[in-house]
Amino acid sequence: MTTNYETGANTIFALASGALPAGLAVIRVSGPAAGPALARLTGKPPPPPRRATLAVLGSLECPLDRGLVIWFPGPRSFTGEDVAEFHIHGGRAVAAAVLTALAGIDGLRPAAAGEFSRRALAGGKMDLTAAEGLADLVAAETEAQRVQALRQAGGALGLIYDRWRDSLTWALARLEAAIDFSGEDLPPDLMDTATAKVRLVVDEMDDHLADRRRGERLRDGLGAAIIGAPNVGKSSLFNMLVQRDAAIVSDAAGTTRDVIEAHLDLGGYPVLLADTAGLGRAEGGVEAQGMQRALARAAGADLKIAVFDAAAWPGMDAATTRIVDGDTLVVLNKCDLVSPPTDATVGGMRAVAVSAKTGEGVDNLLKTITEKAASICSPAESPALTRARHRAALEESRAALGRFFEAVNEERGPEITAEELRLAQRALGRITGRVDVEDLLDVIFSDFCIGK
Ligand SMILES: Nc1nc2c(ncn2[C@@H]2O[C@H](COP(=O)(O)OP(=O)(O)OP(=O)(O)O)[C@@H](O)[C@H]2O)c(=O)[nH]1
Ligand SMILES: [Mg+2]
Repeated sequence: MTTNYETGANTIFALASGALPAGLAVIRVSGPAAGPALARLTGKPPPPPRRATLAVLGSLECPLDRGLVIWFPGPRSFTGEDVAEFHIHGGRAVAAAVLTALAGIDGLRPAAAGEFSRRALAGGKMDLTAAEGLADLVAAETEAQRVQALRQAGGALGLIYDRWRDSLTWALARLEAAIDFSGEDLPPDLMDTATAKVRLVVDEMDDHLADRRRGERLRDGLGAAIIGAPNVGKSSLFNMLVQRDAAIVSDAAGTTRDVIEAHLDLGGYPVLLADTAGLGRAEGGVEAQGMQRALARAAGADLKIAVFDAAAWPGMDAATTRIVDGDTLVVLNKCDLVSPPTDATVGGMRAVAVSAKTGEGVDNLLKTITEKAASICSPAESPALTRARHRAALEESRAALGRFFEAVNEERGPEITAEELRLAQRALGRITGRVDVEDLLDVIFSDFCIGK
């Protein structure tokens, strides 16, 4: 727990609600002096636990505000410590006055970034994945992100890792018995039951890891890139999809040079849509740079939207056709001028006919992009890992379990096999913050935009 060594203050306070001014502001206090602080500011003993009570803050001669106070004696609080909440009017001066009054109380100091969540972790109120889920929930911009974050904040992801870790502990206990009591009358199937248990964990872990980065993609947002030859109407389509004139449109080929981006919420899925420069025969200079950027964006995209001029069908632009693959939506634009056959395909992919000029077919295209986004990152039945940190630790754990089975097969003895299990177990513990995380916590919690 962080203490302010200059003042010895170990009770923290901060504005827990959003930007001011607002209708309401919530100030949260956590630590041993939360009760005394509540009493000081209201001039009364703390009200009954967990009951919103109207109070005048400050003194009768010099009131700061009138609002609701809630008293959460530990351990039944967000952090597990004594917590007081002040629900006050959300004016800047009101919040500043209450925060200044709190700063003047002995034992209190402003909280550092993420410190409330960090204390909740230390107090055993949540594991690290749940704390991350809470930060994601606050940052969630779309419905599917909210669903995923809420599940993780509720501890669903941490529960999986804890269960695997418990299974490994169970297997480890058997191996340790084999080490401690070798030569004695141990059950003959001791090793077999241990390895069978580990095998179950490995199977589940492999399924969990083979998720095509579903959870990470949903958390970060899906990257979609519009690509195609110059003048096919990429920027017109981009503007139509984002519903504003974000990109310049002109009849001169090579209008777009740079990558232009916009965030979209498509049916609850977060999409970062990019308009790019036309893929043509650039001689060099700015146009060639634009093309390189377009190709790089297409290569890194989760979803490519390849746009062709319907008038050219079936003789499609070769540079764009080369990029078409299973993650590409093929679009035939300018269908107000010509009507391509309804079963037209390019590069083996069925084409969607649209007109970025009249809007015809755009709803259908949006529906297709949404379906594709859902297939890439919709929250699955079982919770998915959401951060590179989770993946790295899981892969480390999985590698140790691979070595465990090698050691078992080669009969290298219980000491070596047990050591691999311990490594696997440790890596799992790091994800949930059960072990080895002190050095990581500053980095993780400094990102948190809640519970400052
Ligand atoms: N008739 C018709 N014209 C279109 C349609 N979409 C775009 N255009 C016209 O085609 C021309 C090129 O449009 P842009 O959206 O700038 O094309 P682009 O692919 O972004 O072009 P570059 O940025 O130069 O690669 C403009 O004159 C548009 O008005 C369409 O669906 N129908
Ligand atoms: Mg353009």
